Amino acid sequence: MSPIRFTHALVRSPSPSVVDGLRAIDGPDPDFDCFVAEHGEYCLALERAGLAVEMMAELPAFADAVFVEDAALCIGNHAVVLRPGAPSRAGEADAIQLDLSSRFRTMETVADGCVDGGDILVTASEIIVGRSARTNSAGVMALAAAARPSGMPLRSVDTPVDVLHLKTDCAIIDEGTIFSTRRLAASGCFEEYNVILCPDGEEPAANLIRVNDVVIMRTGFPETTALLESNGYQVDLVQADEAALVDGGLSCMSLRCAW
Ligand code: CIR
Repeated sequence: MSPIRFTHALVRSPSPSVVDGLRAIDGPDPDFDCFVAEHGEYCLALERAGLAVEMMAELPAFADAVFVEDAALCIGNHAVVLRPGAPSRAGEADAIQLDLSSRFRTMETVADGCVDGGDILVTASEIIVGRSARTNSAGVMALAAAARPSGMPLRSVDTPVDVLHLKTDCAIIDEGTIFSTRRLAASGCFEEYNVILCPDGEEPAANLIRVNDVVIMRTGFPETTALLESNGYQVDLVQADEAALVDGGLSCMSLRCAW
């Protein structure tokens, strides 16, 4: 199964409650209209990369529901409903189950602990799960069981302390290459892969997504853009400053699927 080739993306419209989204450090609220505009640009970038974008209904009761990646994992025709680790996000799992059940051939549910999709990196050969403040050992074990129909082995690592999710700091950018911050790669968790290090000082750029022939990354990180282009990657830039105000990045606003 290729970790970079997709046909569809599932996204969720932001609802006005997104201005109350969780954030690790107190800061300004996002502007709702700007958030909607940036989300629209993000969807267009996914379409430019060749995906059919399917919009799931907004969930006004859940401020962070636009970050759909944290509630589910999709591998080919198998979906896993996760157990988001933030108490205010737990109910997103039931909601997304309805969206997924009609779209995937098989579906399992993580039955114990907690695990956020932001802590799950799927490569060509394995599922790497980062234990974090949102993903615990019980969740990792339950995920291993729920992901078994995908046929992919699962390995757990540690998300760096004070980093929200594993994929806050890394992304798969081709079949055997991971783009990673220095602090995460230093743990040795990517020894089996080629690693391209994110330029120091541009760590927020590490949460990028490879979608078919394109790397989609945030505007505002020129060294990262130049580095990727010099390595032969085609880069598409998207502004995601409003999502960043509530600790969101590019990976978390869609579920990329290959059907
Ligand atoms: C949260 O703290 O849960 C949201 N405000 C941001 C979630 C971002 N998710 C992700 O990077 N996978």
